[in-house]
Amino acid sequence: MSANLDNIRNDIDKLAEFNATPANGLTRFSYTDEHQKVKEYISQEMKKAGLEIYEDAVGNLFGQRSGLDNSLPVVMVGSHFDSVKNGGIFDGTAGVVAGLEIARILHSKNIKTKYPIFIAALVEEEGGRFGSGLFGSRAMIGKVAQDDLSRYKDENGVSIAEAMQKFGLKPENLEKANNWKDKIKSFIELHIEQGPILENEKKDIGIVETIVGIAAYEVEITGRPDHAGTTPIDMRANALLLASAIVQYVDKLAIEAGEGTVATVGKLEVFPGAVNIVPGKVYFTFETRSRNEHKVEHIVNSVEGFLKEKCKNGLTYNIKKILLKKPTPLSPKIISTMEENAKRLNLNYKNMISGAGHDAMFIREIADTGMVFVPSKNGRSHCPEEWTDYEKIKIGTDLIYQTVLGLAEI
Ligand code: HGY
Ligand code: MN
Ligand code: MN
Repeated sequence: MSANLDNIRNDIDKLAEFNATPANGLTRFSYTDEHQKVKEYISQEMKKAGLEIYEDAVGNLFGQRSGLDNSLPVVMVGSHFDSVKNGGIFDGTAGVVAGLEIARILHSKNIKTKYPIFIAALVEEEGGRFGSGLFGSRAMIGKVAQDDLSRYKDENGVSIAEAMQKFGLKPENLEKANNWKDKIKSFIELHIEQGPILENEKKDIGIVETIVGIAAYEVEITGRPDHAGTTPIDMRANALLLASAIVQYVDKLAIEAGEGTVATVGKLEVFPGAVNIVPGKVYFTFETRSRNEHKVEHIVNSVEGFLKEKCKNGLTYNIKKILLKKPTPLSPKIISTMEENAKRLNLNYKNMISGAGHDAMFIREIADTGMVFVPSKNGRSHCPEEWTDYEKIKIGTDLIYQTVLGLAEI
């Protein structure tokens, strides 16, 4: 029995409707109307697939298929349902849909497994709304601080806590989400590759060995707002001048680091932000990623050293960590099981590294974890052009289905 292509297409196309920016890619942020519609659709499909549903304290949605012994740790399949701003319809969604389809197959064949099987649809992986990514999976393992819920705000100044409350969740219950230690036997995530390797090498499947290390920081440089006409050019404390030097500097550091290291200033806001005012303050984020944790460390230290050295004559800075995660090797046992199943299914696969972060990197801290990639057209993602053939998602789902049967012990 294999995944049903029409089901996969219908799920993805239906979920794509829950979108705040239909004229420009997909924007589906957490604790919004779009989130509510996703929750209703996924709950409906989980129920039809015979799953018992529950939402945890931060809005992660789980569907449980009982095993012969429900006291055993679970085999979990899932990914995130939120998106970046103006992103694509497959990032995260493909992994949730793969889980839904696996639940449907198990239900239709009334398959009994020894271990319970959970399907997971996780919240706020992208950090698109609040800037604090991998939130749902970090909450599951107790790696979200209570004051993060008031620290991180959206572009309208609404904090995570206020948005959760409005959505019907109790921020004070955050800690209740952290209840998965020793309760997950295996976690499997299907995800689009978001890069060009599988397509270029004409492979259908990527079996992920390691997820790169990631460091992300937010920085505020404070100078002095002044009249752009009357303030002599050598008497300014221009915050944007230093910030723009850092935009160039991180790029140079990543090129020098090699080994596929990347660094990005993705968000930059200038205050007061007027034609005729010298920028008095700049807020920006930078992140760097590498398979080699020392490269990440070096780039973070170099940026901090640069800020220290250049912040004088009225310029000061403040830097705050958003995320710091060493490279995450995934589970060798699951990798070899996936390789055996891929061979048995005659799939042309490639072992690879993930340059993107995923919920799997935090669940890995408490459970054996594996990831399957499916090809991205032209390697594009986090943009409206993001595309993966439904057929490829079906192939990836079939591989995960076989892997889950083994892990849950049919
Ligand atoms: O940023 C990432 O790597 C992921 O898409 N959240
Ligand atoms: Mn993403
Ligand atoms: Mn993703």
